[in-house]
Amino acid sequence: MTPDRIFVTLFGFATVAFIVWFFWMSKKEGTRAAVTSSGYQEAMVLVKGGYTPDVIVVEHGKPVRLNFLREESASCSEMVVFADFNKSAKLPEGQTVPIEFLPDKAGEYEFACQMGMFRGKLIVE
Ligand SMILES: [Cu+2]
Repeated sequence: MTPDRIFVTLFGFATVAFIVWFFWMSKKEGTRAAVTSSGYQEAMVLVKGGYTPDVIVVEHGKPVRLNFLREESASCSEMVVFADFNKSAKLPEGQTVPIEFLPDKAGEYEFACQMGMFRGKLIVE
C-alpha cells in the first residue's frame, strides 16, 4: 500500500465511525425536558408519523409534564400509553394533551401508541 492509499483507507474508517456515532450515540442523548415556572419538567412532543422527539431525558423525583400535540388523523396514534406509569391518554387531532407523572426511579421507560407501533423512550436520570 502506498501512503495515499493508507490515508484513504483510514479516512474511510473514520467516516464510517463518525456515521455510526452520529446515528446511534448522539441520538441516544435525546431531548432534555426543561423545568418551567410551573415546577414541572416539561417537553413538547409532536405526534406525526412517530414521536418527535422520541427520546426525552428527565430527572427523577421531579414531576414531569409532557405535552403531546398530534398533527395527523391516522388512528394509529390516537392514544399514547406510558405502561410503566399507568398513564394513557387520547390525543385528539390538533390539541395539546398534557401527561403528568412523577418519575421516582431512574431508568429507561418506553411509551408507545396503543398498538405499540410508534415508540418513544423516557430516560429518567
Ligand atoms: Cu399505533
